[in-house]
Amino acid sequence: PADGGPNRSHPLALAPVSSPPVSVDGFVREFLRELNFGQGVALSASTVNDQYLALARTVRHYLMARWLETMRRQKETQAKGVAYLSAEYLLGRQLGNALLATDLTDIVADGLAQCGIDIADLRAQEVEPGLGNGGLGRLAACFVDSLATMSVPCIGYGIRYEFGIFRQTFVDGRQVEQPDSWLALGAPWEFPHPDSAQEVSFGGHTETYTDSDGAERTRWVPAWTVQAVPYNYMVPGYQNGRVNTLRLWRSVATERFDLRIFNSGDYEEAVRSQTFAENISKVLYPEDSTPQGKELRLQQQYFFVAASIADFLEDVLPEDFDLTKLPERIIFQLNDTHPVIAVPELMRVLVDEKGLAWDTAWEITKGCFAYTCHTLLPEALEVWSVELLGRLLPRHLEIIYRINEEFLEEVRERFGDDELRIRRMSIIAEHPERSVRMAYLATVAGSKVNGVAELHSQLLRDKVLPDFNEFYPGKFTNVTNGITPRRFVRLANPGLSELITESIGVGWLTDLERLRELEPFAADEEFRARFREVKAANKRRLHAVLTERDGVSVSDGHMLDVMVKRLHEYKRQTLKVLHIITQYNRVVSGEVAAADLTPRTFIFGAKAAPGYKMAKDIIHLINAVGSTVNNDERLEGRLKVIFPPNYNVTLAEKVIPAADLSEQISLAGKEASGTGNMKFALNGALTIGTDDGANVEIRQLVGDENFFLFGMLEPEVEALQAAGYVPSSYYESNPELRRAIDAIASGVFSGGDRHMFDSVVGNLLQEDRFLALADYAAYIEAQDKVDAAYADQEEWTRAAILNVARSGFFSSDRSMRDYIDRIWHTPPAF
Ligand code: GL2
Repeated sequence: PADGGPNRSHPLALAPVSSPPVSVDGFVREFLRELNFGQGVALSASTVNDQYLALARTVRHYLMARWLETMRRQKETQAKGVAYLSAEYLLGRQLGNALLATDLTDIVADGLAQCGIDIADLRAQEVEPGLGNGGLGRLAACFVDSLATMSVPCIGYGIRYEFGIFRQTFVDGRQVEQPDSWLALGAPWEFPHPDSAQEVSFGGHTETYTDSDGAERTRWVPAWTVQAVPYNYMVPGYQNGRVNTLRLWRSVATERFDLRIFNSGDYEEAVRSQTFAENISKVLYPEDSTPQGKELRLQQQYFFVAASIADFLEDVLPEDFDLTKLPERIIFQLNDTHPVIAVPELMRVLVDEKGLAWDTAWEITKGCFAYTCHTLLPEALEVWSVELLGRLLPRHLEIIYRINEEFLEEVRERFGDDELRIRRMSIIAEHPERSVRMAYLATVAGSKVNGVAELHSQLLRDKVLPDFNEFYPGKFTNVTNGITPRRFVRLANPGLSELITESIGVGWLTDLERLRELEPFAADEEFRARFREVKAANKRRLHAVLTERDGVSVSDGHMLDVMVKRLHEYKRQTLKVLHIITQYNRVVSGEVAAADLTPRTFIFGAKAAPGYKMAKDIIHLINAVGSTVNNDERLEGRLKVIFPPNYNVTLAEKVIPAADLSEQISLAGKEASGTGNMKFALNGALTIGTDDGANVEIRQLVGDENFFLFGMLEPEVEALQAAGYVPSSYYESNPELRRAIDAIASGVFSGGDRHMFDSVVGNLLQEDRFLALADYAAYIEAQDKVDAAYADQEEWTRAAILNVARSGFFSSDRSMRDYIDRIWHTPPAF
């Protein structure tokens, strides 16, 4: 064309993009082309990384036509969809999932073999994008997988952190953090679109003015601006031809550097604004379940939601869209409080930029948001000081004040001048400093508020937000979490998947309740033997992984007892340590012959937030107990403790399928849901657990006889705390507990150093906020039952099979159906 723009009349521009041929030869041709022309190397000269990058790009080709077609159809139909707003996506490796989605695994393995390449080596080359901390971030990744698989329109919005969750190493048993340079060797799964960048502003002040119609209006005059550059990722559905989009934002400076200053020789000053702007998406906050009240974190939150809302309104919606219809077109799901600043942002855009009346804008906003709460810990509910929020986002603070004023007016209308109630419900807290309660803001604005397991949702209504539950009947609901069976069963556990398919046919991967059909097989001796063989093979695979990775071995014939999750006091890793020490003491004291112990390998995986001192001390203790136990010949190798560093999604996929026993031992009323618990049950581990989070539902489904329940119930916890909990009284009255704690305090695990673990011991005896000592006796009793049960391998296997057969409920596909029915009302779009 004369203007030099794209020539849309060329025949190729009109033809649908086609996929490469689905054949070994077709694949090899495409792969070599990528290697030669994309990567710029000959096969004979290529490194493993070259080959991995070329492979990833080749697999992308097979998804591309579906992706473009999904986008085209969505643009055409404008079907209602979900915009999932999440500061975290813990994606895990992409290659295996893309191969599974396209059903190319075998073709690619054959084709690579023809090139003399082992696909396993290329799989191992991928560095997972660790853009999340733990369960909350992994949940977001499972949800987008399920929505794509169910053909529901969804766009995931988040942050493309340059550095994800830190890489954990141990030095003398203590955690040392290393930066996670996940982008260093290339990022073949992302598509940057710098030309579609959005501007995001901060600071400054607001002013009022009279518009051309004579109306009083407000505008924000910001002080500084950064660019948000979108990076798109494919989210392929499982073999259904749909590919949704995950759009992660990267911050860059509006002016990259000042050449005048650069020429004057002040290089640092010349790039100052760039460094400053790029800090916003530089690194993921490694906090789990506790907010870190840092200015940069609020910047991150606003940065990604402002970019996302602008992107949706300006680029996704058609130009002439009637904004009053917005709730019929989109639901913004708030993944915890991190994205809640999106509420005043949408109000600002609608009122200040689009010129809508306040009341109209508020009606729209209320219809466009829903909020998921993921915690019960009061310290984990985010609060921003008015000082900070007003400095960074002055217009948003004004909007929040007005929302609050009108909300409290409604409360007054209903309840009269009940000042205590007003103070309790105000979005603005006055103490200890004036601040904004983000969970309250989300609750007032959200069309629905949900917890993440039955017990959690009930406690949310009764304990955390009772006034709001009373004020808004019907607003609160539950959606129990789930996990994607594609990644956590099919990819992670091919042996079990094959056995299941052979027994009940295909179909279970997208309809997980069909696992019920496995129930009769629990009574089948031959099936049980095969099930055990799968578990044994998974243990051998884990052994190979850990030997190569960390130089440690998984002992043959041991029960694999696994506790993998973030290190947090409420999760009670110390209780697990006390059990190990108890077993150890029983042998070294001569009470139990080593030969009579059930051989067990204990596996821990846990990162501690870098600033969480107690969590780091507990890691140190676990490693110290491990090295003592592992080297004490009196145990005759019957107990072993392994703590591989840097637990992540990739390692989880190897550990979970090998586990016999799943440790879910948080204090009742503290773990909102848990999702690891579901992964273990679905992979045939039995759970030892408290009545907490989704454990409750797991136990109800698999049956009491197939679950080792122990510990206080939530109301008992509350009663004990109200009565005044004295941890030392448990220490005094239980000799086995006393002996375990004394062993730590007397230096058994610290080469005689009596003070190395003072902080842990002191905390247990004096405070023990999460009642580990109160639950100790019940835990040990339950663990003794586990040992006895494991002795009968036939019965154990029966119970393990029933765990698999009855856990189909925990598919994230079911979670998505619940969100769709109860909150989103977004049918599949095909
Ligand atoms: C969490 C909860 O602690 C956890 O119990 C829950 O399973 C997940 C997902 O809902 O959310 N909340 C939270 O802040 N983190 C979690 O993992 N980090």
